[in-house]
Amino acid sequence: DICLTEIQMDEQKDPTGGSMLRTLKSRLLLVDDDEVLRSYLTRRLQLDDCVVDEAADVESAMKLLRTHTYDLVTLDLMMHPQSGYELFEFLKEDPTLKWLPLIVLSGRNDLNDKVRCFHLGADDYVTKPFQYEELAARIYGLLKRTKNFEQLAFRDPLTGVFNRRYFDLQIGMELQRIERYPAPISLVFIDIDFFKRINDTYGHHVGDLVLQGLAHLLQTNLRSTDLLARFGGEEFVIALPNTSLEQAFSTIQNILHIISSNPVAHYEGKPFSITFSAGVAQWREGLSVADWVAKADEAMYQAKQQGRNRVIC
Ligand code: GH3
Ligand code: MG
Ligand code: MG
Ligand code: MG
Repeated sequence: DICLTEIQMDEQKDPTGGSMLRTLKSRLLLVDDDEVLRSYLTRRLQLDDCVVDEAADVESAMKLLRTHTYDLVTLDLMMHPQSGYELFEFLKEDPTLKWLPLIVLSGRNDLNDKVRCFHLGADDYVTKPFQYEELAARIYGLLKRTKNFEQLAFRDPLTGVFNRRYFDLQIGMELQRIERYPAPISLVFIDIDFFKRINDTYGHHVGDLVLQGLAHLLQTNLRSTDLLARFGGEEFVIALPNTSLEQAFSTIQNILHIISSNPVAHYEGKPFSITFSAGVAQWREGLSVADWVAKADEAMYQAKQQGRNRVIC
């Protein structure tokens, strides 16, 4: 009862912009030529659990945007040698940056500037001087909407992992990055063995639980930089950046060992486990995403042919 009272009292505390922002753990890029403002904002945002990068001009902002992923950008207008307006053009031309949430943070309190910025794609416009808590609340509001939208568009509702649409989008970006900064990257194609039999024997609902269990196991045994997606019914794909064919092979081999030796779900109180077949393919220059996926899929098919419950390169 004491606990309950404390929780209720906690909830009655007035929320601040910063405390709301803290729940999102966002990555932000601040573009502003005012060093004092940048370091003040960075310090406040970091206290609210944000990861913050700073750019003092448009060119360094472009460099960071090409190589890093951000949840939101704040943009100053009056900067040298290029004004903030020049960054809008850059963002608009890149399909992966086109929809990046952007808040203009400007000393110009001018109607024309405000309207022009929204026209060019800004999501919000805050004039200097501003209060940190208000900016934090605005960032929170914008990110919350974006995240909800992404959740609906890019997640598989059954398992919670990314869907194929997101995978296609993200893998294209990843390969663009690798063309600039070469590194190995491998792809795994996973298909559950005899999944139809699981549905037929235990029912579709248990089949769903198996899919959720496998997705969870995969997610918890992968690195945060690995990209896991549900590709189709009982098929998953994983892109492993900075990972050679051999490393990817042993990672998936290890996961197969875990899934096959632990219960994934229960039927009438009795636990059971599953196996999968997997194919691995490393990307090489000139290989399209479709051909790369096909290569991993073919290796997976070999694994089925050779008796299932195995990983093939
Ligand atoms: P193999 O070892 O050759 O892969 O055999 P399989 O039975 O796994 O392959 P098959 O492609 O014949 O069967 C896939 C099954 O997956 C058929 C389909 O009903 C089932 N399935 C696809 N999506 C879902 C889902 O969302 N939930 C459930 N429960 N079953 C699904
Ligand atoms: Mg300025
Ligand atoms: Mg299949
Ligand atoms: Mg199957």
